[in-house]
Amino acid sequence: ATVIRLEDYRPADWLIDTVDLTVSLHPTATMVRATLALRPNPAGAVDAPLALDGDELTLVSAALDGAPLGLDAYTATSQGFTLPHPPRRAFTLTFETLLNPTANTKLMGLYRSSGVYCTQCEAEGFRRITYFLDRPDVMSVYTTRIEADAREAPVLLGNGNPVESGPLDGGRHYAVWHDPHPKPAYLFALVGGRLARVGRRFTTRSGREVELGVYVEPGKEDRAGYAMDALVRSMRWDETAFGCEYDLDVFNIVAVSDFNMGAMENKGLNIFNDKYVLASPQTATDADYANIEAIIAHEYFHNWTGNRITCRDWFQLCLKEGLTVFRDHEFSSDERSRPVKRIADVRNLRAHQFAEDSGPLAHPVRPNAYREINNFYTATVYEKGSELISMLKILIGSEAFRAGMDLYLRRCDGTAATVEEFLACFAEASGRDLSHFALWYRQAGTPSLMAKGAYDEAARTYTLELAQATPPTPGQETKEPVVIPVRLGLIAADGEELQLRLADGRELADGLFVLDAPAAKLTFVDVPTQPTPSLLRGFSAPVKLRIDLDEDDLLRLFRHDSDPFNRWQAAQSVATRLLLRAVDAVKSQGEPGFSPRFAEALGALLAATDDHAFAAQVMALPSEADIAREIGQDIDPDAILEARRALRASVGRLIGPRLRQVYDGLASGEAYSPDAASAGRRALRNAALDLFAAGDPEAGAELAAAQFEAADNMTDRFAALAVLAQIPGERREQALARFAALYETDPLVLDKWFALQAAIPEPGTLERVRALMSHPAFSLANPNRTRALIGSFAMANLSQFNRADGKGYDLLAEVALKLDDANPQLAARLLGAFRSWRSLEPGRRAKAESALRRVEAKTPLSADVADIVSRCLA
Ligand code: BAL
Ligand code: ZN
Repeated sequence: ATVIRLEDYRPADWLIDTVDLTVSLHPTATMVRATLALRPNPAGAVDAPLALDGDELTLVSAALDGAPLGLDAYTATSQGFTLPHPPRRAFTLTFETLLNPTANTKLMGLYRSSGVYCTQCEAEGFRRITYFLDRPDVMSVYTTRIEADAREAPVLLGNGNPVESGPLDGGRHYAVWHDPHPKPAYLFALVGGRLARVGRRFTTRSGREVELGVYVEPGKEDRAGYAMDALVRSMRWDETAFGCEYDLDVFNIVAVSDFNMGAMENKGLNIFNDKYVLASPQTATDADYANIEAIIAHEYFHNWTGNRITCRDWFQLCLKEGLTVFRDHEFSSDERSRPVKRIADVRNLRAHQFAEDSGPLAHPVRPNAYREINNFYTATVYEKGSELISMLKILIGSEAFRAGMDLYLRRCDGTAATVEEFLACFAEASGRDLSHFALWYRQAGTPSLMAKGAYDEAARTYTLELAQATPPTPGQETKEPVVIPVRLGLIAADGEELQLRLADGRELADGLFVLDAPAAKLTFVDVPTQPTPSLLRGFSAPVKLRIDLDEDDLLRLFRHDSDPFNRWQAAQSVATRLLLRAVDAVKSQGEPGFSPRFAEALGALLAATDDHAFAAQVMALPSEADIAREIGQDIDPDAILEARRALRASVGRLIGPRLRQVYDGLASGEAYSPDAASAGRRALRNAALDLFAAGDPEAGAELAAAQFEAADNMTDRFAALAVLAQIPGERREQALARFAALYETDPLVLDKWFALQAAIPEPGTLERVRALMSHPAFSLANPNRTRALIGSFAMANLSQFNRADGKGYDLLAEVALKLDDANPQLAARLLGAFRSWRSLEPGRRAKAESALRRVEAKTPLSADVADIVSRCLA
């Protein structure tokens, strides 16, 4: 595939003002009639031919201004339609194309999911429905008439507002939808099927009455309530937090079971992976509820940041995604606990984005070239993109940030915008020059922030030296210093927060220092005692902090820091030190030994805290992947696994009685509620059980087995199963079998069961995964099943995916090759698991490379997979 470059952007030569569609649904022969009202773009080239995009299309007829086009007037293939000599005026083109939704296994364009017709058009799926200028800066007003068999598809939904509907001959019926808001083709959607509706009314703050609908598989209505509740809260929150009000008479969400992404923000008609809609206490965990809330909010928030203001081109993807992730993080922080949300988000950022940023798939938040845009829906664009917005808010302050957002929402409304236009609004609102800050969008790689402190007792000064460096990434050998907001504090031995007075008389407002040079030196005066620095509070920038604090310092921060994020970070840092030493010991055939102070500190926290969700985060020790990233090179996953097991066992033994006490003390007789406080209690209780079992597997398994049976909700039942899954033996197998029997008719619950087994860090897991691939409930045709089993094995099982014999890599390569033709997007996404292969020890590296080369050798190979594999191997 050719490389598309940002620098080559030029406006479309043609505009399409309106699109009138008639889609006559049929399982294997859907007829689409599309009339496009075209006119020359004043900003485009004169005398340009008209070249429309297509993908796997079958053209039945083409007409210009209603008159059939002669065969010599155009060229058409399945991949495009060209009029070499289009009229130099406004005209219409009408196409009839014939689609086979049942055969569409790529799940892009129009397809069927469990018999429901649905669409996915982002990024380039509309061209699989009709010929079009399928680019986000071509915005049109759509009117969609949908026809279908009334029994097969009693529900017919489109973008915008419903206009009319009625019966047709032959048992068919129709519905017409009109969306008054011009939009790019990627936001087009339609749905037809037998679906149940859960409805609610919402009145916007200016009094618009909106009919809300959540559509699910009939019989699952009782699982749609939480999604609806989250939608209503999102709509209200966006009015208050950003002044964004809804702008249509209806807002519909449809849950489908075969979906490549999490969900899609089509105008007025969000289509969701059912995993992010359906929830009941018996089938969904607290984490599922939190995800549903976040994703419902995310898609809804796109209505302004993404739909009303869309992207000029796909290089600007972060403009809508980073910003909307930021907005959904803010929403969840307001609805739940801000510090706990921050910790969870940073965990996620490090696990996915930092990993991506340090390997062959690293790219800037705004890439400047791509071969396959589907491969840029990444943690970097989304999560780091969100971090850039967080930093912007820190740098210019909340008020100027809100003023900048207001200006952006006003000025760019109805346009396809760029990152430059976005930043200009904040520069204007704050009076600040943001040109240096903008480098974050162009430069890939995670900067390291090196810090070194020295106390001068006689002078009562504390000197803090800061320096930054960003490692090379593909295509970017040399890096410039970026703007790093460093929130900081100094903490005395007794835990007191010290005043921040600089020698040059400057004040650090809100403890914020902005490092915008390669290095800086801060001298604090009137410092009465040796302080411990607390840096990067709230994780004020997406960087790797390198500071040599000893165990005393870290434990002091853990106990006393006024910043909850840094309290959590301090505990993680102590654990990381212990783990790194333990890995060395394991590698040199020694026994890992641990200072008991970390366990004691955890025990003390447990004795004192009433913030259960926070304590649960502290109890979750760094993951194997976290440790691998710290080590960075020549990674031996088996040594990491052993070291981590040893630390967990040691902590579990040392504070076992306290863990048991917490476990018993947090038992609840109350009915399940997914609210944050109740979820926090369950999280801590289950974290206590998990560590307790690590210290005493026999007693832990007994507790877990009892909890498994007694649980009245999925959170507790699954947490118990997860504990049992770590302890080999008959009891584990029995519990797994019992779980499968209990939920055999519930695919979303079985996904948890697949994922859990695929993540068991034991050599037998490879065979277990292979066996599960033949389980009747498993299917490579369903993305959720595939991600649950294969994705979990490749992404959440460091030691087994990276087996020394290379068989883990072989399995992934085999699955990717099988999926390459049917669903290349899914295949490419799974192969992202190879993103860190170069940091492994040489034996594994060689095995990983040969698996990648096997995939590379397939012909033909999809553009999606070819792109990922070639970048991994470059
Ligand atoms: N736009 C793709 C799905 C999402 O990020 O909302
Ligand atoms: Zn999004």
